Amino acid sequence: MRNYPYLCTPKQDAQSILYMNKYLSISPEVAEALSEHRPVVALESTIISHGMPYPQNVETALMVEQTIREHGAVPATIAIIGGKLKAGCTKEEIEYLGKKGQAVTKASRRDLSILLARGEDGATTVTTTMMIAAMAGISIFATGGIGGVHRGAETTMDISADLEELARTPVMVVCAGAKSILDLGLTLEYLETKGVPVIGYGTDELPAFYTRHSGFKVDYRIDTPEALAAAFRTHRELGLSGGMLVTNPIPEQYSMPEDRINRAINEALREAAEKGIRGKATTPFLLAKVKDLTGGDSLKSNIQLVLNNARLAAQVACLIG
Ligand code: PSU
Ligand code: MN
Repeated sequence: MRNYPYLCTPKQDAQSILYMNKYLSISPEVAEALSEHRPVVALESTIISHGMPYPQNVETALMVEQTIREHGAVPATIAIIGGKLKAGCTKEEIEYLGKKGQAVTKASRRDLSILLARGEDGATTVTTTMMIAAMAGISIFATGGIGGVHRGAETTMDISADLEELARTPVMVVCAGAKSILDLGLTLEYLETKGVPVIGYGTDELPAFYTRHSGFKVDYRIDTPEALAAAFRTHRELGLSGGMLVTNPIPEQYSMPEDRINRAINEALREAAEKGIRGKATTPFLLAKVKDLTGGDSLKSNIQLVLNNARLAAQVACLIG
């Protein structure tokens, strides 16, 4: 069992490993790959339960796993099931989370202890997927979009815990940028303050999930999986805390017209405000509304960008060593 050194002092190590055994359950396939130092890519489960409707959510999750295998790595879908932190879900577990949908607790850092103590289930966000990946010894994670600073955060203070986790936990996160349901400029400012490198893969601009452009510059442009792997290896060798954010633009042929998606986002934001949606419900509400308002076209784009990120993450995982 690997330990989780940056969460504990040396004295706590032995005890932490014990707790890890008690709460962390690594699937046999993932455990074997890790012990043989073969590449593993983590995947989140909130995208399954809260990010897409059934059955496309389950179909996508399985396709993403398949894509990672085809590119030479082992997928580890992460979730909380029956009070266990799972690194590597079975097909049945993915089906279970997908069918239960929004009835599964969306689990961020603050939810972990209580869900585990109660023996409950949870769908892991970017935050908790990073945490559990790090506990298991997995250093790269592919997803769709990350949480960030919401529009109007200067009064609501709605800032995703994902940004804090990126500042804390040394995992490379490959995403397609962030949706403009968020304030992308403030999200970048926050990441800069927290010392999180934001990399554009083949681009100087932060991609905005459904579209390749946002008008905001990223810190660095990197054009090859080899150079991404080299950057992350150095990050780890320096022992820096915190992750690295790779933003990979959606392939051109699947991107959406900017005005269409922005109209849907504005309408979704207006409805959320009118209905008084707050806290952890905000992001799932906005995601579902945008999907409804774009008649399912956005779902198609969403699926393709996740597959695109899974491919890149697997390529990098094979090179990290
Ligand atoms: N953005 C997306 N799709 C998603 C999410 C965000 O485009 O599925 C999910 C991720 O799991 C992310 C979480 O970590 O929402 C962020 O939620 P919040 O904004 O409540 O922190
Ligand atoms: Mn929030």
